[in-house]
Amino acid sequence: MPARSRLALRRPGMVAAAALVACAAVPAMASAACATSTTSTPFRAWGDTASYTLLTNGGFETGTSGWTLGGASVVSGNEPWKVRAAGDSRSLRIPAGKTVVSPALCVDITKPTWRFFSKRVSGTWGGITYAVRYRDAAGATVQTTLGHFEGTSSWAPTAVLPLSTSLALWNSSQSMQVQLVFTTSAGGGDFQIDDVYVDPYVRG
Ligand SMILES: [Ca+2]
Repeated sequence: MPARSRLALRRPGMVAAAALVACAAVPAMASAACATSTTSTPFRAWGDTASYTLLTNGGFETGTSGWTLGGASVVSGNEPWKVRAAGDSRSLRIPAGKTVVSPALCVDITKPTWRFFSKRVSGTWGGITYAVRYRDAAGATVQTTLGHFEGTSSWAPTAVLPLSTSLALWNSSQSMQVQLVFTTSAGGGDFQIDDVYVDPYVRG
């Protein structure tokens, strides 16, 4: 069932309201809702049965096109559960105090959350501050910090992280192009990250 159909079934009131708003006015930053994309359930083993879409090159297996690496590099060693594919063997190593920016992705209210895997690979402390970057209605680049977590020295999935709930999106006809920003603690350890997934479905 397409994502739009699910949304209509789960939020009939919201869709009706959205249709009215779409006829009246749409903010300059918004455009049509995002296209549907291939999904899987990579976090099922952790009790999260939501469907997710892999970010472009989010497994770091076939290059990093679209990513701004800022000193990071692809290294051997995958997250151990290999949720994307059994043959995966690479991840992205981010030195301490560096910032990595993802390719742009389309976000609408059906993409409320995201998750990825991380591991601290040096030092004794440090975390990842995660943010979202986009252009506002005036064309200025805006970056909003969404949160921070302290890493561990073994691979682990992140918590379910907010995404569209942090943006000015309130009806199903709106979408934005955003980039995810990862910054490691200055003076802390280096990190590896892998398998960056976005959840394209609204959950009730
Ligand atoms: Ca990988």
